[in-house]
Amino acid sequence: MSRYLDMVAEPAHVKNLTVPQLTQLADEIRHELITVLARNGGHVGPNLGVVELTIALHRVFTTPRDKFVWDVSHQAYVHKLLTGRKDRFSTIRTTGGLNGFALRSESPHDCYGAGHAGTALSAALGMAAARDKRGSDEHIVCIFGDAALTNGISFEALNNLAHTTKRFIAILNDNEWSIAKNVGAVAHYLNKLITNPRYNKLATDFQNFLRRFPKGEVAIKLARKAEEGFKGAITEVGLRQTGSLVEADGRGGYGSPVFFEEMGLRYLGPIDGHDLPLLISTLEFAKTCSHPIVIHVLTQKGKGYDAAIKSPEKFHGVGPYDVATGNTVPAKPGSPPMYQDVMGQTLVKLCQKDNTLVGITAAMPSGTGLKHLEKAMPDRYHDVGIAEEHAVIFAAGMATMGFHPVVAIYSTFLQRAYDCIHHDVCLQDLPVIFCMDRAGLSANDGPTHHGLFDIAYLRCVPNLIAMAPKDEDELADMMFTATHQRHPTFIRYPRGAAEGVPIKEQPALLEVGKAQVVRNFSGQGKRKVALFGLGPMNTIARKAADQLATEGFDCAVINPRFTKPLDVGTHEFFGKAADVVVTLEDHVIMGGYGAAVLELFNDVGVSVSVVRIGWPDQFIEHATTPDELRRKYGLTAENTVARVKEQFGEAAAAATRLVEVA
Ligand SMILES: Cc1ncc(C[n+]2csc(CCOP(=O)(O)OP(=O)(O)O)c2C)c(N)n1
Repeated sequence: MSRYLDMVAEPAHVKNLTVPQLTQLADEIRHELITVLARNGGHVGPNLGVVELTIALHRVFTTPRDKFVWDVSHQAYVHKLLTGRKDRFSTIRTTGGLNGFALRSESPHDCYGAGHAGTALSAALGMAAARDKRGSDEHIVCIFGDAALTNGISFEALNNLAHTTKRFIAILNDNEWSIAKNVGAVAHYLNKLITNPRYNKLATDFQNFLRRFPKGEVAIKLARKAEEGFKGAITEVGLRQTGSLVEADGRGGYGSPVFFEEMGLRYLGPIDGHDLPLLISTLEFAKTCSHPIVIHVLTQKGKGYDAAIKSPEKFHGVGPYDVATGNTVPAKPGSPPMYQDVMGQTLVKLCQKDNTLVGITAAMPSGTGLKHLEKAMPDRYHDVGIAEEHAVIFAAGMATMGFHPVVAIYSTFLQRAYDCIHHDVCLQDLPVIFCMDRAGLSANDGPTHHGLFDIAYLRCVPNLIAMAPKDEDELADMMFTATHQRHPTFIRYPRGAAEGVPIKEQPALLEVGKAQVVRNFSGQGKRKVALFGLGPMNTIARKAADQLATEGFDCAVINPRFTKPLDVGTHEFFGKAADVVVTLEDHVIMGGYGAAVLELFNDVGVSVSVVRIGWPDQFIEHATTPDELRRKYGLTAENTVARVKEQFGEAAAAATRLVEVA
């Protein structure tokens, strides 16, 4: 039987379907999501939760004229399926395929790209202001999650909203989950709001009212009746309040939408985000409003797939899985641990011996490995919500009181807290430890998630110490070393599996600013090459050295360990001794470690040829695996060998010269 999904070649086709047909379409979309993502991995839970909402949006509004701005945009897969991309949907998150986030270059229906949380309200408000200025009348619809509402930027936008525009549709997609369970006062407030029994009663009345009208007339009647009838239209998503309403800290009782109303937004809801007719009617009404409104929509993360409902955190973003069981492919026995787990477990050990240490995450307990600390020592663990700036300044505050906070944030998300690193931590020279996970590629997520800029953005800030371990044992050493510093320290390490080396029972205290000579010159052979492989690139440096050695080169391999302060003596020594120096980093070349080495050589008067291997000065696309991107951009042992031979005037493989390195 042919599917409605196959008939929807563009969003206009959604408008021709009846509600029963749209309901069937929703089932087909869920099936498509569950089966494709079982192969490709991706944001299963968030997308299953917004199927009806997205269908209703396309039924009522007309993109690309009207604008949908998705917060994070990890939940935009359904939107992709309905906007002419279903034939390519099976390629999502793979090399050359659809991106896993909204992307302006991918479709005119993606009016705003994202990958980081909290940007949608500001971006949508900017669009509304632009629309009002130019006098056009398209609708701007912003869809943001309950956890995105914990982000500071969201509040900055709300503060600015009512006096900027009169026409703005905000949809609060409330599923009570961030990646983990949403935490903090906002989550608490929303919970109180959706469990107010007064609203539940109004909902029943309101639905009865809606059912009285034939289709098509609903929107007009709604426009008149909405003022009284809409508030609190709640359906079977239901009352979810658990436990006592009055909390130990004295807060409690039922919530009211006063917060949104005081911000100048008309509040509608909460409504069942899986009730298509209700969603359509509500959005039809929203279209007629001449004041900003927020529609509070209750959805279930993972709706329609038991495995995802049972494990919302795992299925927020998941690798390939078995559809029948929901099981992901287990790691082979004996495979190396994940860097994030090494970090989490090491922190627990360190915390057990040092009472001043605490762990801080910005809504990423699993991704950063801090869940180990949460479990082992909950009183030493803080989840501050999706609030990187707050996390860093909060850590700075604790540091002024004698604590030694460990802030675990992905390299890419830490970009948001740059001023806080600069102004609050480094300027005051506070001993905050930063563990930067995903420093390097996040291949299937792509440019919003690659952590390729942190060396450059940190290297210019005074007072800080920055390190990159070559393996998991050295990560533990670096964390231990960081706990002995009275300055800000930063440790960058990559996503995924570590190297598989044994981790010492007692980590070592490293000398700050001292590199490690992994392999010295042998004294055999005339062509001397010094390879400085930073972090995980040390493995590539060693492979390249092995290959070069078979061809008669005399190679030294150095593990720089520190990008700030650089080990002047070791760099100078090998810079003078070698005919060619190679720097290798999993970071952009512009302003990175290799650039720092060039500056150092200039300052100490070393004039050796330097080959810099790293990422070029462009945003790197997504791909199925990191290796594909490394091959394409030349971050491989083969390319390193070719580049070295080129320096000696020997034939280089032309194909590997694709990438411009200094
Ligand atoms: C600045 C930033 N920090 C952290 C993340 C990681 N992250 C991606 S989605 C997400 C949770 C979003 O929750 P919510 O907004 O409620 O949407 P839902 O997934 O529940 O639909 C987080 C923390 C991010 N994308 N951006």
